[in-house]
Amino acid sequence: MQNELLNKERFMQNVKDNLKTLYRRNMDEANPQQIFQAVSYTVKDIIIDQWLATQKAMDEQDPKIVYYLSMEFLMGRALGNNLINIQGYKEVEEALKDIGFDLNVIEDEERDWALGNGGLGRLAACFLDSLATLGYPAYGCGIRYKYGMFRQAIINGYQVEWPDNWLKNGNPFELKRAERAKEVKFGGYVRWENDEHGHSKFIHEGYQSVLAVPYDVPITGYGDYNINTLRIWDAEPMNIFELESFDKGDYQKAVQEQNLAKNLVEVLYPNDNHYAGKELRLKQQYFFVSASIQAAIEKYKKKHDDIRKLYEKAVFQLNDTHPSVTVAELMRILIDEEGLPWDEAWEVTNKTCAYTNHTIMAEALEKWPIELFSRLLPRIYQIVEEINRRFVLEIQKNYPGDSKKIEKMAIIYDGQVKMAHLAIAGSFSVNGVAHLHTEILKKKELKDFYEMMPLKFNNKTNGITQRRFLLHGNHLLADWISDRIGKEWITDLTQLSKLKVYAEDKKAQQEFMNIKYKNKERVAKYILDHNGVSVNPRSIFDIQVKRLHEYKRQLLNILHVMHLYNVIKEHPEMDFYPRTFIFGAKAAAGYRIAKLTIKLINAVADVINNDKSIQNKIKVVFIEDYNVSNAELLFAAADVSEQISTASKEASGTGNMKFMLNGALTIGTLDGANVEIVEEVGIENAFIFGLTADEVIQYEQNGGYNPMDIFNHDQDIRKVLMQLINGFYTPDEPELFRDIYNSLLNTHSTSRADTYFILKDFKEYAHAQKRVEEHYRNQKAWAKSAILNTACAGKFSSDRTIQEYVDDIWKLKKVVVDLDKK
Ligand code: B1H
Repeated sequence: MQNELLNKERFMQNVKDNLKTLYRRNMDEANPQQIFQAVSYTVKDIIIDQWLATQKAMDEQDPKIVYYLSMEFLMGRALGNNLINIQGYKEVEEALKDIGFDLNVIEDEERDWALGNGGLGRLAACFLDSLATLGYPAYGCGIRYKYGMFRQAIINGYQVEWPDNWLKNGNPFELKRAERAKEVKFGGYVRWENDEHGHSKFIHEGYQSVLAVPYDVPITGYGDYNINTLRIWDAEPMNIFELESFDKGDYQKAVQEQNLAKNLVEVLYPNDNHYAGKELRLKQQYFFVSASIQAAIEKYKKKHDDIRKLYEKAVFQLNDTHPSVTVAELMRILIDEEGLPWDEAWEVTNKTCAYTNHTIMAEALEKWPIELFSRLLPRIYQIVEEINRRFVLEIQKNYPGDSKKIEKMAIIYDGQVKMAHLAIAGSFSVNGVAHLHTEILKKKELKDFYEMMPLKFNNKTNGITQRRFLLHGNHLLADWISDRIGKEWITDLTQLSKLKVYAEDKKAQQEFMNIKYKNKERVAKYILDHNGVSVNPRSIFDIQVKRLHEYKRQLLNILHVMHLYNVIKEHPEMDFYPRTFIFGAKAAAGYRIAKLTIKLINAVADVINNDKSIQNKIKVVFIEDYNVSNAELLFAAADVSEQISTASKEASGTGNMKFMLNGALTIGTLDGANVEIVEEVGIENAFIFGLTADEVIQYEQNGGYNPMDIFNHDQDIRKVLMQLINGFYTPDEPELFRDIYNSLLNTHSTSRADTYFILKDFKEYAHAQKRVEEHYRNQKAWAKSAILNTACAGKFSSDRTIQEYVDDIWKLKKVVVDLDKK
């Protein structure tokens, strides 16, 4: 490590000093949490100088900055990651070991920063890591939720949600920036007034205010000295002690504002790929967008007079539609505060905003009732109306007389404000997150928009950071790789292709499989500690970890496990390679069928794990509270990566990439980024099955298919389905899984039977699983495929993704940081 502060003695002296100042304790009296805090403050001290130097360089070089606006940043833990990135992990590990502490244990003292639901939030976190590593100037802009993603407990097989009070012990890495606070206004009404030049002006009155207070978090890049900032906003009341409003007798308003501030950032909405339409959610969106845009413009104006050139120094990337009110807020500031005429303001907005679409699931599309939107954001609503009026004129110009186009494309239609349409109209770039997803956007979901403005559309296939998901999560494999091909892969993942020459090397194969075995032992211990279930690290570790959603088809997986169990019971003599099926998933708190699926998995696990007659051939494990930290362990230990969504539904997936990087073989559909994974590694090193996206879309357009045909003709499937309603797994409650059974077989009021083609794909899935087993029996063949999966993962670094965003959309230049200037 280059940094002299990472000198062992000096580092430990700082830890000791911090322990004293923070807790009045000596080293031998401190508990692990206190050590964690003291070590973190020491690391922060090291980072601070680099952070200052980066800020200084940014001030001098005045580069264009990307503002990545996201409701979610699923950061995971900071300490280990920061140590990795400043290249001090091993030194600190040793220094702590010298005094009898295990860095792993200290790391476990940190609560995950769970400010996100799943892939979308984790992608934002990976992007920040890559931006800093590549040296591009960036701010992450988000919300400092007091409670992040809930913690999941499994009680009696059911999911129970606990609040995630992640800030309870304080957050050593954040910095409150009270001096940068911004006012955000809600409600009230708008009226016109003529100014001294006779121009009409909008006056917003009768509103409630909250104070947005930023907390800055350093985002360390790997290696060199570039530290970016994640800025998350807290809400405080504007006028706690301001007596004026009490004097005026406006006690009511003061209390309302205090409540608004208290509720606003209280909790992250725990929905993945689902829009709940809650008023507070729109408030959260406008809150962090308004504060972030105000701050960006303030920064711009410090150095520049001409607001019409904002786009030369700033670009706002909208992470899905959640921050798309940015388009209108920027218009408001440009017109009402900066005095630009509409057309000029629109040009600036259109050159500054860019939008990423992350899903085509209909239930995820954000639409706000006009009544709610205009009541909460009256001035913003006026602006959206005007944007819409002009946009509709443009549609009419392109498609004279075609009222269907207006119906399909207008921003305001049928009493609703459609946020995706606002984002598309107001942005210069619209991108999907995997090749297939972007094609579906262009040909289907956003076809009309694509036809009218084809040049806006582009693809940016997602990626992941190898620093967290290999270098930190899998030390053994990381070292093994570095020994063979050097360390360049850490910042250039395409280097991994150099490993291809080892794919058929016997010794390399053994070493690779041995590392996998050790990582499986680590997870086996975790499972024993957490689930009390003993699993065999020699069995195939087959893992599906991701949010629970019907389209991701955890149900397909567990129905197949039930089928295997039936087969083994019927043919006890059968040669069956032992398999451990591992699940981890949180269900949105109100998602009934998803929660029932968790109960089913646990009920099946209970029966199978306790059936001695099957001689441990199958184990089923549900990992409680799946999160970024235990994910790192699981990816490292996987033999098989389950990526089995209904084709066309998973926009990209990023877990699939993390598994691949760690040498797991994918069993999956041709969906999202799986398509590109298979392109890279070769179809012979994966297990692909099921309907294609085109086929699914075909069926959907023809009203689906009839699952009863399958039920009637396939004995195996029928047997499994009957076990859902005959109490086989829950004798005390035979009807417990009736709703799952119905979802597969009966048309219900809201959707077709088997909406996600589970029964349709079942046979092929079972067959693909047989191929998995056969392949695994040939250890050499498997090792070869596993090495090739790692070797071919180069494309899936978020460094590559970010470079593409920079080249095609953001047009940023790197900042050169000189550590001596701070
Ligand atoms: C993804 C979401 C999402 N797509 C709404 N959409 C949410 C939508 O709180 N909400 O309202 C929260 C999340 N999340 C995921 O994005 C996709 O499903 C993945 O396929 C993709 O890999 C990931 C990152 O692009």
